[in-house]
Order: sequence, then C-alpha cells, then structure tokens
Amino acid sequence: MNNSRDESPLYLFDCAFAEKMSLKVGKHEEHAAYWEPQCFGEDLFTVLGDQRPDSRWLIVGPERSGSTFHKDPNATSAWNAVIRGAKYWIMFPSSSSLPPPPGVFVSEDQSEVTSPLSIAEWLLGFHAEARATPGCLEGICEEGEVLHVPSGYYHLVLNTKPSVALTQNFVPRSRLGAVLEFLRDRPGQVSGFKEDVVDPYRLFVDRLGDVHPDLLQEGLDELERKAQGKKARWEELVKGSEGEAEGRFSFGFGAEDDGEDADIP
Ligand SMILES: O=C(O)CCC(=O)C(=O)O
Ligand SMILES: [Fe+2]
Repeated sequence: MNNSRDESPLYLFDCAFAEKMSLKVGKHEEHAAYWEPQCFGEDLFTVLGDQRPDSRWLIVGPERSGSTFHKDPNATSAWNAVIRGAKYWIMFPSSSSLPPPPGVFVSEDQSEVTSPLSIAEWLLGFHAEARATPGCLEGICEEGEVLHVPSGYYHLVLNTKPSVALTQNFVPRSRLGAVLEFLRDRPGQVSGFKEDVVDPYRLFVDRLGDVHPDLLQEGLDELERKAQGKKARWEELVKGSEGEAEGRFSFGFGAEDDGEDADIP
C-alpha cells in the first residue's frame, strides 16, 4: 500500500473484520471497540439478527484509492467514519426522473451502474460538469468525522490520504418503505444475504411484524400509497396523451416523480 504508484490502487473492504479481530461492537457491549452513532436512530435490519445482509466493513486504502459511483445495496442508508486519513465525497440524489451523474450509465432496470472510467479519469473528464449539476453535494471528511450517505444517493469516494474507515449500512424508519419496496420489487438486485435466505422480503416482513408490528403496518401503508400514486400519475399521463400531452412531462431536479425522493433527508 505504501509503495503503490497505481492510478487505481487495490482497496480493501473487509466485512468480517470484527469477528477476525474479536472486536465487540455496540453501545451496551462491555469493552466495545466502537458503537454505531446514535443520531441515526434505530436500524430496522437488526430485527433480522444474524440473517441480516452484510452490513459493516473496515475499509483500508492508499491515496488515490476509492469507490466508483454506486448506490448502496438494498436501498439502505449508511454512515462512514474516517479513522485515519481523509476522503473526498461527491454525491447526487437519484430518482426515475433524474439522469444519473455525468459520465455514469445505468441499465434500464437500474440493476447496473457503470462508470467506465477510473476515478482519476472521471475527475478529469466530468468533475466540472458534475459540480455544476443541481443536487450535487461534495466535501472532504477528515479523521474523526462521520458522513451520512442517504439511501438511494449515488456517491463516488476518493481517499486523498492513506485512509482507514469504518462503514455501516442501516435502515432508518424514514426509509422503511423504500427498503420494503426494493426487497419486494427488485429481488434480482437484492444483495448481501446469506444463500439460505431465499425470500429476503418475506423474512424482513415476518421479523419486523414480530418485533414492531406498528412500524410494519406503517411501511406497508407507505407501499400502498406509492402504488396508488404511481397509478394516479399513469392515468394522468394517459389522459394527457389523448389531449394536449405537451407540458405534462417534467424532467429535472425536484420534478414530479414517483415520490421516492420526497423523504430523503
Ligand atoms: O470509503 C469509501 O470508499 C466509501 C465506501 C462506500 O461507499 C460503501 O461502502 O458503500
Ligand atoms: Fe457506498
């Protein structure tokens, strides 16, 4: 790592670091190595116990290493804590009415995000355009700082110094509907569950129903509202295409949409 001159150096993500180093994690554990920042509230995937998908990583890499554009798995949110070094972040909200960030391509079913360039090439070719794009958020996290990655946001991360970080993905109450919708409607894109979990949506619904029946009901109600909203908008569009269709379509940041972004913090 110290001697690498690569443009895109190898980057270590270890999701079993706590087990390998016998670290205790959690505010109520004796001799805990660390615990989750409390400000994000309860992580609803904890109801899955050891059947939850991979959720925490130790990340180590030299300067110039980093993560190309992606959205975090299963519509989860994340926090990322820089322990050593520094990270440059650039991120964008996403929705079906917004194009992906400049220089990034997404397959029609959104299952694949392709950024055909290295981070350095992307910065040289697209950084200026990206920074001028509405919705762009950027900044540098220094040692000791923690960043919130909202569910559904595209992000690219570059280590500007040799860095060690911890990240954890979680499901806050405000994104329960989005996570339920992802697990139910995009089973082919669900990731990180152990192979013996055949139906992650059903598992999550059952466990959440056992522990927080009230929250499950709220989440399912939200799914229903989203479905009604989509249906109403479709009918509106179809009606529009019979008459004066022009002017009914909108495209741009904050445009009328499937409502997905309305509650992104
Ligand atoms: O620190 C990084 O490279 C960002 C990691 C990240 O985006 C992720 O784990 O999803
Ligand atoms: Fe990420």
